[in-house]
Amino acid sequence: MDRLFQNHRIRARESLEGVWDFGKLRTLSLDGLSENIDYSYKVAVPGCWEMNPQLLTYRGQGIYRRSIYIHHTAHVRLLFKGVSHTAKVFWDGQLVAEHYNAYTAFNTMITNVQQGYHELCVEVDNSFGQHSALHIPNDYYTYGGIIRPLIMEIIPLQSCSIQSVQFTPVKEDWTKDEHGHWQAKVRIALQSHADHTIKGHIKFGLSPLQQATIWEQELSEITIEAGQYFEILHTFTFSDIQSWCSDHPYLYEWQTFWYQHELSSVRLVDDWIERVGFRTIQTYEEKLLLNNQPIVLKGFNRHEDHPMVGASFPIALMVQDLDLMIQTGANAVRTSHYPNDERFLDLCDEYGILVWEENHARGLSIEDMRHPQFIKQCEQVNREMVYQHYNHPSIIIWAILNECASDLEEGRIHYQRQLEQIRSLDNSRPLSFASHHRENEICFDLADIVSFNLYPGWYGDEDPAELCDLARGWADQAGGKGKPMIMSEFGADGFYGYRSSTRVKGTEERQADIIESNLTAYTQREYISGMFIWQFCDCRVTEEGIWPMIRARTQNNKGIVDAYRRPKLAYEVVTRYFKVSDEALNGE
Ligand code: ADA
Repeated sequence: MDRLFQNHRIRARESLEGVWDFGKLRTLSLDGLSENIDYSYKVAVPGCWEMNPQLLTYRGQGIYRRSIYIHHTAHVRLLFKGVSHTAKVFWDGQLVAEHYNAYTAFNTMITNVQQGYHELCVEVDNSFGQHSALHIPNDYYTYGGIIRPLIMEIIPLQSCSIQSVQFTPVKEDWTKDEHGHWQAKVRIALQSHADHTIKGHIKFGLSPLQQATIWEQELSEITIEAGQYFEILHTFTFSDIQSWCSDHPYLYEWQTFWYQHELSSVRLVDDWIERVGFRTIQTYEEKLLLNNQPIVLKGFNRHEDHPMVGASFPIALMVQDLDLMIQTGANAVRTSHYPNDERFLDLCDEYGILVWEENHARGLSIEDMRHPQFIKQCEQVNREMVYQHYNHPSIIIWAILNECASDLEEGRIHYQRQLEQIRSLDNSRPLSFASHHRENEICFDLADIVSFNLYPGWYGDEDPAELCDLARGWADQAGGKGKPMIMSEFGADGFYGYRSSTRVKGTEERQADIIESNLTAYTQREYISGMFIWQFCDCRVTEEGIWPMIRARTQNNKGIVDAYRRPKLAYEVVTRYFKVSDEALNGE
């Protein structure tokens, strides 16, 4: 399934996972579904087609096909959690949805589907070119396929369904934390699928996980016109709430039920369950405050990539990654450089791992940012990321445009526009972006947190402590004064198994030395609110572009574990720093 808990108990849902027919497409279809496709492959859904031995490096278009039986006439909603990178969805040969970007979800509703067999085809494209501003040849791999779960929901005819639930925990005054007093602002969206007016009411419930409901409330009757989209905004107050934090990631279920009023009865028609946490996240005088207490983020940049599964992670491998990270003493992860699979975020909520989630963009030059699709595709991924992942308490920072042209006035326009867009969608979290422009950076005034990607010891010979102090100065000069500072990337290549007492660049020893000198500097600096090692695991890079020439084995080799998660020497060093600084803090 698509989540790690039952986020619907009433709504009928089914996973469409399995083995589907697949055919390569030689020419792209324009409007309709291409004909005469040779479905000569079988591939897994969810999955990357690169996992098929005949498609290991296939870049292009392909069509997935399967048939689906619908038991009774109903509306059918298809929820795709991620198709890499462009999808066209055909139901019985008719185009019903199109979507760009591998890393955000989309859905489509097919109305009045009759009982019987139906054909679902998904045309998928992972090619680079004029249609794609964000998926380009890069220092990570753009896989092909239906890479994240695909869910089918059956929506009854003449009903109304819950479209979204947005839950914002609010604590007005931390000095008066009596009796676990909290508020929440809740926004609910309803959509009518009926051809006549519907009456009904909403009921909310709050319960600690796997426990009885501790609070519930019913709203008065509402009337929704045929086909109408309807939003409700409410603020609720609770007492005896346990707050969510890293050491104590206390989660609640926030339940929303839709009851429809019929002639002589009231019928429970739809539900939406979210897992929520009560916490606040703010910046104050160079500090990042979680529940009003300063925190220091210690963690990793992580690509969703594994040689066995590409970008299509089963839960077991997500858990393994998190266990390996937690074992070092890490408390944070940066989803470099795109929104992650929601099940990974569910795990972070559960484990108390703090998440910097960022939109999809890496290393775009100003020429790349002039791509005709850039503005539109960025706005879309920002909107979908915030809208879809809004309720995760683990997400404490939204970020944009890693290492793009934030040193130029023309680039600044994009940073400003995108940060404003995200603020308008969510003003409860601080915003940042990772910059490598050093003293030439000109956008720090626009963000809440200043973040640097610097590689002392690897790309240059600078001393990490001196460079870090210089960076604080650059930030202060460039509009970042008084803002928390994060070292969002630092690290070095280390080829797994390459050990040598020469400690030359590329050895595991040298990687460990470089990471150690960086961590010594950052853990000693009061003004540092976070450090993210580049990177958690080695990852595949594209064969297109410059990457194979500058990345041995067509991999970014800076992981502290290799692609198969085997720890390198650096793993122990990191553990010493992350665990020790934790123990020192806790007075152990
Ligand atoms: C950059 C970039 C990463 C990666 C890294 C490296 O800082 O943000 O995606 O490419 O450099 O390995 O050089």
